[in-house]
Amino acid sequence: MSSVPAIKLPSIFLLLLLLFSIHFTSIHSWKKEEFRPCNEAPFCKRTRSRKPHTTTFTVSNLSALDGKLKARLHQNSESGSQDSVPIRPLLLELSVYRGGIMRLKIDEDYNLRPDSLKEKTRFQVQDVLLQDLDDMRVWIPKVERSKDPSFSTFYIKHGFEAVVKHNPFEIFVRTTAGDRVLSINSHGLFDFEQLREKKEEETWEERFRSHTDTRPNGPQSISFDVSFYGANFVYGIPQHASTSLPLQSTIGPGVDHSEPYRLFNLDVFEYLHESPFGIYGSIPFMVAHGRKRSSGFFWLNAAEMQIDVLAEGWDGQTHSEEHEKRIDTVWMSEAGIVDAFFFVGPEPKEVLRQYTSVTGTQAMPPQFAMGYHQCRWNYRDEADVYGVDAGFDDHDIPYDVLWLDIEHTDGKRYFTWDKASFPNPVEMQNNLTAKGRQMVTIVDPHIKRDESFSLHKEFTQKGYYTKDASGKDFDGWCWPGSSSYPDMLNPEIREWWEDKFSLKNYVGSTPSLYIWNDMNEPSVFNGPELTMPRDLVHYGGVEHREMHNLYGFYFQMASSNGLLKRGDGKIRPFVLTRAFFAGSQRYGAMWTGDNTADWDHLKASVPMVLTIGLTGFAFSGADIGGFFGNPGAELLVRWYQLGSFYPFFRAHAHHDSSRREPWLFGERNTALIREAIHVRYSLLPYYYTLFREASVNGSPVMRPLWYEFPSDTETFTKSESFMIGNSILVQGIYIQGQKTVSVYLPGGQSWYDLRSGVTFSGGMSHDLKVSEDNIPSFQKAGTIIPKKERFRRSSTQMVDDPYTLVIALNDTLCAEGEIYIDDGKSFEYEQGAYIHSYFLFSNGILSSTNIIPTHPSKFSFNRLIERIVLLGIPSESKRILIESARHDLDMGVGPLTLRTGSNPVAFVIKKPNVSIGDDWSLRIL
Ligand code: NBV
Repeated sequence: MSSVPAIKLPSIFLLLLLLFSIHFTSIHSWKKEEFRPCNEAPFCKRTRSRKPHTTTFTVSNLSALDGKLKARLHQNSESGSQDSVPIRPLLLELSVYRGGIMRLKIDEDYNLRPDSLKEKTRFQVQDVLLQDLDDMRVWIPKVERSKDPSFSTFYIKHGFEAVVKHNPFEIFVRTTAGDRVLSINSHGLFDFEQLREKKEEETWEERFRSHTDTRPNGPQSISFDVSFYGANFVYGIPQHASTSLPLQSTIGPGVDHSEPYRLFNLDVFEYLHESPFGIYGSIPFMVAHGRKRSSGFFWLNAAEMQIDVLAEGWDGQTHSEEHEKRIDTVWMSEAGIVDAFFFVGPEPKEVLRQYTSVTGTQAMPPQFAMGYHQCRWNYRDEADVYGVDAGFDDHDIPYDVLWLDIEHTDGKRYFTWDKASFPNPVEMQNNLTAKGRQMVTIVDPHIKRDESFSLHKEFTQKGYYTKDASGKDFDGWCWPGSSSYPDMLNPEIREWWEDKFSLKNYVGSTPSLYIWNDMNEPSVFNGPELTMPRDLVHYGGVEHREMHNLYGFYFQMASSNGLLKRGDGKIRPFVLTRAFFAGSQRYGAMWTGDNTADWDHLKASVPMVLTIGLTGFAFSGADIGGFFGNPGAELLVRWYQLGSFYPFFRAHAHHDSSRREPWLFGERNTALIREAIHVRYSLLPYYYTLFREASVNGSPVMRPLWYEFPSDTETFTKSESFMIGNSILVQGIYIQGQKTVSVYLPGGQSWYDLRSGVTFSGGMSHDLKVSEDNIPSFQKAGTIIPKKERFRRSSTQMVDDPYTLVIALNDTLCAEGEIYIDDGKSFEYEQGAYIHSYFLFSNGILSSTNIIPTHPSKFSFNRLIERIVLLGIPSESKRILIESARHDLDMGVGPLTLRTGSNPVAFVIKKPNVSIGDDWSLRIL
């Protein structure tokens, strides 16, 4: 008997523990029921249940007008399901842009609408496409009719053909050799709900949980199928959390109950690391890739979108042969119009160039923003700020930016300071600036409804808030309590908001203060799915449902333009955003929001950042360490080792988590974190060059392997390793205590370990021992990487430091690389004030040539190269000669170089006495 309590006690304890953990997870984990799944969204449910070719259309009145192809789209009278409302003829417009781009627009013909409906136009996204896009348009003089009467073909000189099939309506793009690339409506799933009068017995209201959407304009959804030919996989359409880079099939044979990929900007508390539900941002752009080609499809539409990837065999066909490879997708949106772009590739780089020539490229960030950022919710007060800042110096760790979260404000009134904690903000910022460092403060879109808050008073008086369905200022719940939200769709309001960032208006700010936009989905704690009700009304009578995914885009745009104005248009802004849309890349950086301090989130961060990069947004990263929870030291170190390669490199933490500045985990871990941060700082010249590339042609900084090795099928599914530019491959470590890792090194050339210089063959996997010191990373043979190897307090203090060139020779003892340098802060580079040099090592000669001749008057920059590291010199090379082609250099001739003792595979040439930015050549071998 006496043993009973002894047995019972631990089991009660276990039970309590279990109850506690259930309670804990139910409070703190993702709440599925808060978000509307497809089968509760009538437009999505309806589209998913439609059979192909139920409603068919015929194209008529096709002609070339204003250099575009215009036509009408008629629903075939015998088609359509019993309950569907017949569709009035639609207007179709096809245009072509230089460099492999086709655009298709389909909208209602407003002349055919009943008078009662003439006023409400469907929302057409503005401000996302580049303003001068029309300059790229190719004039279509006439429509060429094919012999087949059901086809109208027009031929474009720019490398592809667009074919419009009359009946049933289908459009495809093919190569001039006749291979299909992309098509729309090949499976007859096109549907277009037009605005119509409400029938008496009808109710248009929709309910979700306790919320009612009045839907005053009724159903207005659009859907269609898009096929990608020659594609093994599709990628893109962020933002979703996943550990897989390729998108997964969401419906069809073998798929068990999956949601479509949802694009709907939401503040999702504790998002899962694996889910097709939409999170903070949306980019409706998909990239397809196969061995022979890449292509892309972009639907410019800002309403809720759902996208199905159909599993092979969904239509009873299999595509086993390489040439038959095809991926079918279905796109559905709750509102808007069809304004879609087809990008014909064929190289991945071409697809990105095409997409970013339409939506813009990554804004060139200021140099400091590529350094390391230290953030926490919250650094409590000035003493805390000074303490953290000094901690970096005490531990010899460079960093560039210190961040202040919402608690720095006076009661969550943005643009203000909590006077007790931050009495001297200007002095505080100036003290950071003295060490070459900057500060970022948070500005969210919810405005505290407080009569004594001047910003709220102004908003109210001017009528600048978003309105509810009854025309009153919408009143929602967010951090400050009762809040209202600026109507960011209105250009006048944006302009007015921009002025709030001036040094005069933002009291306590200095020119070294930059901005963080959070909660701009927008997040509304008491709104449906934690966001704005869809029936709110914006500028021009636009319903919130029509523009929802654009709200964050406009908010960041206004902040970025505000900083631009503050610096008289001369200083590059830096604004980090959580919500985003296509085109947001023009306004700053993004991060992947509130991740969790666990290994799965570390792993998911790679495909998430890669996906964002593939959709034009090169400047992105995930919170290092994980926002929620407490990472153990090993996870934190691994996260720094991986995160130091993210384009945006910031550590951040929730206020409930323990402090985790880099020096709080013991000496050994501090050293490892320092080393990871040093890796990033040493590579800053390379990163800067890559950001320049992104800002010119849209290539991401962090790239999938297949982006660099498009015909290597092995790379297509790699989600755990990635390339930085074309030269560095990185493999993350995502398992605690991992001892070995298999790393696939693509291509026909070899790779050099980034630290030891040891060579590995390409085109195969290697089983490598995992070290705690670093994660596997390699330089591709045939490349030259510019670096800086002296560590300072911040990147701005490294400007005058000399450079190192690391030359990784290939089998033919050749290598090439580039460096781009400008002043790191202004727009003078647009006037030619920069250096862009090309390095070539060939036939034993290393040369540096300016790609575009420099303008010494515009940008004079002369910094020495202090070291040249040569990897892959054949061991029989006994002598290394160095001769300079520059007469003014007295290099002498002779064996100036020694093998370095510590690294038997690298030759180091010290003080070669040549400068970055000059044209020179050195005979080395
Ligand atoms: O402003 C507080 C946090 C911020 O630290 C985080 O980075 C954002 O993603 N913010 C979300 C609101 C609270 C989240 C629980």
